Amino acid sequence: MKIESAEVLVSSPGRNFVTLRITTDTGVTGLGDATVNGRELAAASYLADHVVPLLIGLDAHRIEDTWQYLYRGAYWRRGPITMAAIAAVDTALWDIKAKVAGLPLYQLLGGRSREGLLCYGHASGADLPELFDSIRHHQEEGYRAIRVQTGVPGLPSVYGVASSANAAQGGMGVTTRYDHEPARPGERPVEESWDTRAYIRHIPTVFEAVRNEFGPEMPLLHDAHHRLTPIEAAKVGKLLEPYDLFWLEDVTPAENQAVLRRVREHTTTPLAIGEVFNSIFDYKDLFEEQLIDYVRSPVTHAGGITALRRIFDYASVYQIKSGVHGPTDVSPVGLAAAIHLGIAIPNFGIQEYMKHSDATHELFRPSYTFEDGMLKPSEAPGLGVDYDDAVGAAHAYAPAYLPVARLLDGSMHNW
Ligand code: GCO
Ligand code: MG
Repeated sequence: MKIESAEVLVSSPGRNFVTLRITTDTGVTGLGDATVNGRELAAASYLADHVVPLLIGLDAHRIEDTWQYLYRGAYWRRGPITMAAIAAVDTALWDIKAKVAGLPLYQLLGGRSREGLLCYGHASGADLPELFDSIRHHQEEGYRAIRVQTGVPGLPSVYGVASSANAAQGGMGVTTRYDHEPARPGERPVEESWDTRAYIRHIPTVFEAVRNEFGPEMPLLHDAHHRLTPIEAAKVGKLLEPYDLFWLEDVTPAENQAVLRRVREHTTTPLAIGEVFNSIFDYKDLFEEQLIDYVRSPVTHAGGITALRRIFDYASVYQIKSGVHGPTDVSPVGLAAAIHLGIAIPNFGIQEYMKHSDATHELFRPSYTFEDGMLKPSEAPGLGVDYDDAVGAAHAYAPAYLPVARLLDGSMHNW
């Protein structure tokens, strides 16, 4: 079974997605996601100009060999664009293999290890009443675990708050109070402001209020979105200990993995990291020194099912679990791949889930389900996602960027 053709499909049903479709000479098709939020066309070009020509004629069954061919063969290793492109090929080939076998993909990964994937949803509010309302809404939708993000007094707009000034501008027309989408349409990113001291004063009061209102049971998560220094991160972890977080995410950037040692020395709040990592090597010190508790990489940005499975196996040696990135900028193809992997691996932790818009569902027609706070794969052969070309063609690419953040004195900061 040879690869006969491969197409790079860029479509924007409210937000941009890059999808690879591989077709074999036996007429079987497979899908992969290569969406890199705000840099979509770079991934599309990498695939169309440098990967698709190499795929034609390869044996579609040779998934590992194709992965190595694209990774080693590029000479230039790693990086978000390369690894998203490799991920798309890898995922599409797994989709094809499972369709040929007539089995849902998870069966080829060892079969079911659990009934469903516990998910967390995104509650947020500019203030406490709005946050409580959002938490209740998520509970009504069935979520059993909830991420909590709020506004910070004195800052007009911060990451993760659906009703904040920038999010309300549109998220390409699909933002709602409960589904913030950070890529904003336009030729340049919008600018937000940040003040770490104000945040550190505020965030413990938010979690105290949430625990007082909703009790001790519900798993709560929080994302610091790379904005703290290691010692500030250590302080936040310590201040939040009384509120028993499921995890504290991306407390500090970790290009230098050793910085997490400082955080770990000071707090028992569990740490999650990795949504911007793209290779197993980004985790090496974090795993071997047990500096984190959850791995955030999605299939889409870390080289596909083959590569993420290896990362999870490596993590399992250190009792570290999965916590896969699942915002709406990972397409339903990337999410379906995460669900098949998550149902099969022994060290599943939790899955992020932010429901895609109806327009996105019309394009991808995913068959996974969300019920009682759990995501479940369908029993359809392969990934269980069908790309609708007519819908895809109706939504042209539109430039959109993630915001940038500056400190109050105008210095660039991490968004
Ligand atoms: C998360 C993430 C996202 C990212 C987004 C960038 O935890 O879900 O931090 O909200 O900001 O995926 O494209
Ligand atoms: Mg995050």
